[in-house]
Amino acid sequence: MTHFDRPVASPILRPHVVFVAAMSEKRKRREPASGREGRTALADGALIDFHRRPFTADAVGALTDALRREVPWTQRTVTVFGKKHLEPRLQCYQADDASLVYKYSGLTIVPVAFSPCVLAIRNRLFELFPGSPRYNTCLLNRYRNGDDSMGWHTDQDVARYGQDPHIASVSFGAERTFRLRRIADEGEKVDYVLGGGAVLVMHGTTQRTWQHSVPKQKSALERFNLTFRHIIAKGVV
Ligand SMILES: O=C(O)CCC(=O)C(=O)O
Ligand SMILES: [Mn+2]
Repeated sequence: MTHFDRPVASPILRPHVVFVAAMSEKRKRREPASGREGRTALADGALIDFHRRPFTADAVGALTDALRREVPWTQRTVTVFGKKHLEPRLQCYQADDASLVYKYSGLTIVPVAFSPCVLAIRNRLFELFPGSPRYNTCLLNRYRNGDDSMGWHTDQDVARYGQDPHIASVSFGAERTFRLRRIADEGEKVDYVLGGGAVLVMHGTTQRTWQHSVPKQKSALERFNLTFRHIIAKGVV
């Protein structure tokens, strides 16, 4: 038998094909790593700074109550693939001035003024991390229970935030899993547990090389998340 007339094995039986398929299944099913306190350098140049308890317990209690009372929360309707639906969480967008609009799922969102409690949280971030950018906007999310969630996305928006922005995420109320996954290998995941005043800063290439999400979580209680961002170009629509 020459090498021309050797019978060709069916692709599903070829050992190397089976091996590669099994490997990619395994890659998808890998357990997420647990995020650690302090700085973690992730693959592809992403950087995460995590501080689990930077606020005092009294401050956490007072700020959580104030977020519930002071912020004008709304539930938005978004259109996905031509179908309108309510987002699975409440939101509010606040900024230093009304020209700092935000574009999102085809909507242009005009900010409202900062609530006093949001300004207090921003001031505390500037005290704790004096090298932070001068965050001029904040996107707030209120997860009413474990059915509220946020899907996989990045916050990459070069025109607004520049290349490789710092985004500071502060979470109050109940803890929820905040999951990161590497774009070049979606099986590589890292979980942080965020609530009770935890601060997580995404920087380096994070918005280009990793996505993040807040999955639904059975029996979870109310949680508030604030992401502070620095818009470099005013009036970009
Ligand atoms: O709730 C969170 O921890 C994440 C929020 C988020 O990713 C966003 O507002 O873009
Ligand atoms: Mn985000």
